[in-house]
Amino acid sequence: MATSEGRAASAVGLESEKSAGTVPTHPLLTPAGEFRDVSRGDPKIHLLPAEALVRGRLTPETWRLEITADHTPNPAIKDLAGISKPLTLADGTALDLATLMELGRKHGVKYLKAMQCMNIPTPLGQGLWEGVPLRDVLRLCGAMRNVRRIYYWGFHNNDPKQRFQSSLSYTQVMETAPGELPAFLAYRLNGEPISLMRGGPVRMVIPWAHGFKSIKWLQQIVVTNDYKTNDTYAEQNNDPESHLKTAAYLDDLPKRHRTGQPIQISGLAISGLSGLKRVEYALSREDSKPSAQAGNEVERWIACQLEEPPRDWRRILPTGVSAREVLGFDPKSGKPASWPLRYSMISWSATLKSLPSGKYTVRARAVDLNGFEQPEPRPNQRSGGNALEVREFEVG
Ligand SMILES: Nc1nc2c(c(=O)[nH]1)N[C@H]1C(S)=C(S)[C@@H](COP(=O)(O)O)O[C@H]1N2
Ligand SMILES: [Mo]
Repeated sequence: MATSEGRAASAVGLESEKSAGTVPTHPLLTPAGEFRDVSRGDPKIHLLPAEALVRGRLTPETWRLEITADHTPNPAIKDLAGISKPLTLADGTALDLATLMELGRKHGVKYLKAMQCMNIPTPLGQGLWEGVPLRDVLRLCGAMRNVRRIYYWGFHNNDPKQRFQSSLSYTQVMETAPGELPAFLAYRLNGEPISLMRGGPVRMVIPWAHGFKSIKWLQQIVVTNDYKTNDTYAEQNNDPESHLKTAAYLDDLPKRHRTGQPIQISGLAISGLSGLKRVEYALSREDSKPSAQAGNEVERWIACQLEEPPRDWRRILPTGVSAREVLGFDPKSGKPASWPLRYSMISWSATLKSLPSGKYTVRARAVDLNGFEQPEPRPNQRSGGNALEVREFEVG
């Protein structure tokens, strides 16, 4: 891996210096309780008393999902959407967890995905998610007419003002390129039922998107003729259709180091829509340039070491899950079809050696499979945060 990284680096005129870091620094699967939590709403759902959870249909036995057509008057709608078999609480047809999991026996899929918030510059965690593609759930509703978009939201403390909602186009839901990961209703994370904290019993997981499309405590799906997004995140100037970005993230670093001691830098890299070719770091010494020349300095980016695919996935995946049945892996060999797996994250690291005393800043960036360097091709952070991360430290 280090050798091919070196080759890739020299091919584009980079330093091909090998940095002997020790990867990985982060586990491939984040324990469910260690994800960073991003949940609006008050009081917090996981703190609700038991009877409120039952009333809110938030326990495995009481969970229900309604699927209906949107009949709200709206100038964007020419012809109302319709479904021949809506699933509703009123007539007792709303989907329950047992039926969803039964559907999973035939149509269930599993994949690894990194959860990343568009507004927080640290990945939240990565899980092996299991569930049923949304397209197979929609097929329970018989024929559909005039559907252009799928709206969905979850439990929000029975307060419409707290509702956190999202949407996908009908095409995004129904059509998946071969080998790509579908939008799905997840009911297991890392081999366990999804905890209330992580959005269980059932949450939406949208593999290609930032976290705001992966609605927790899912309870409502509304198919509509409206072609516009209804995403809560769109109200804060975010691009509601942004893909997960290829990006490198830097771990925190001790502020002081002794002269002569090697310094280990490390972090995570997410492989977004455009894939990941390599991660590089650049080091600059605060006092090394006369200020007149600052800005003319040619940056020297050095390739880091990337975590390699594990040899034995049985040690990574939950008991009883074979890599052959996980989307993104070759079903014959059980090896990842690409590395890193699309929309997953891996660790990277590098070792800085023989640094003279001084104050330093270190930055890291990802380069995607097109050769585009972070934060390109989308420098607008509101369409997918991937700003360059910086750490400062002192050697002395
Ligand atoms: N119902 C609901 N779903 C939600 C949210 C929320 O506040 N309410 N937050 C979203 C956002 S902005 C993110 S980044 C992810 C975070 O997922 P996590 O808390 O499991 O890490 O959940 C998403 N799903
Ligand atoms: Mo988020």
